[in-house]
Amino acid sequence: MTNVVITGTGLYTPEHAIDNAALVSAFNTWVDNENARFAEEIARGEREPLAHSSSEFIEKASGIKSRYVLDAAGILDPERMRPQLPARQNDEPSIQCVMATAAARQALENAQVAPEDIELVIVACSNLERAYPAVAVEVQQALGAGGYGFDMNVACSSATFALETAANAIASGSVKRALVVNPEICSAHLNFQDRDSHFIFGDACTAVVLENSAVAVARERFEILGTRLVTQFSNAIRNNAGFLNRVTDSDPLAIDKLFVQEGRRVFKEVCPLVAKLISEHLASLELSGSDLKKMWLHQANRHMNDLIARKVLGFEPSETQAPIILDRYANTSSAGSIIAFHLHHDGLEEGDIGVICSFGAGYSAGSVVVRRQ
Ligand code: CO8
Repeated sequence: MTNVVITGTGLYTPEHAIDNAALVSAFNTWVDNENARFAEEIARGEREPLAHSSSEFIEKASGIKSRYVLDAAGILDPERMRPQLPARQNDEPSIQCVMATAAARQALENAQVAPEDIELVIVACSNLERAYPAVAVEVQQALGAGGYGFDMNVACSSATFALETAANAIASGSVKRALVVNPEICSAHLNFQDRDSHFIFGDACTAVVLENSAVAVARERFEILGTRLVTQFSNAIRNNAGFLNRVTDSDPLAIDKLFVQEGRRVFKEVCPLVAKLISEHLASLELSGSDLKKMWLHQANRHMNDLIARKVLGFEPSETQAPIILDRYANTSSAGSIIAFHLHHDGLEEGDIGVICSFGAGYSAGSVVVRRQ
């Protein structure tokens, strides 16, 4: 029987941070400018004035205090309200490749694995910079990895779905070592003019090295006891950007070509789905919530995580049991649960069990149960 182990993780954090106060100030200036521009229509009752955002609301509703982004200046410019990133020529590394290689090198170093010993590279994230060639193949070349690579997208659950895919490739004997990277540039598909969602996302990239335990040398390793995935179609989180926009003559800059959600509905529908997934997954492994030392959950909303952890554990989780990183990073889509794992896996003893769990658009949710070796 092939045991699959996680032997290294890595994290790339962009240099720019925007706290709630700065984000709200730029948003409110934009609102004031828009309301002044349409003052006559508003006075005639033909148009509703836009409302201000507030830092207090953001922190109370979500737990988010700040976020990292690739470009703060463009987002904070009330005349622009979106990041400004340099266009890359075909002979330059793509932006996601740069993020991915930074996180991957750290993960490889932690795993004590040489890049050329990687036989599978999966780039898994919510949005890909281009249609083809696959970013994963570019990352494979940039690192000097062997084997093959491919991209996959399951929105927020991209990382856990990729961990299962990589673990299966190792368990079946196709490869001995795999690298999963999650370069999330959420700021590029967030509508910074939408009061309901302008605060939700941040940018980051995570990387995970998985190995057949027979070839692993890292002292600290986490055996994958099992993975379980679930999807259930929903339009409550949607983004209509796609390659058909050009030929269906729809406006490529329309707001439905960005992230749109019904936040309250998502909250209500996703929490029970995730708690059930984790509980049933644990039961299938003859485990229960009381066996879990850690829950590294998707990082979208603090209250969602508290609720899910409470349902699975049967009691209020402590900060160490269900670590929160969304206060600093906001929602980094698929990278979130892996950032939580990367920053908060120290202190576990041999035999301790934890779960990495993602959830989001699709709906999709993934559970990866691991044991410290
Ligand atoms: N400032 C002040 N007031 C506000 C603001 C604001 N910024 N925004 C809304 N309000 C007001 C509303 O207008 C409303 O007022 P009223 O009661 O008068 O109508 C009131 O505040 C309450 O609004 P909500 O009901 O919307 O507030 P909630 O308590 O539901 O909180 C949240 C909103 C925080 C969005 C919450 O619903 C939530 O977090 N839901 C779950 C979200 C979630 O998990 N989504 C999954 C995200 S998908 C994903 O993670 C990956 C997708 C793919 C990546 C995409 C990358 C871009």
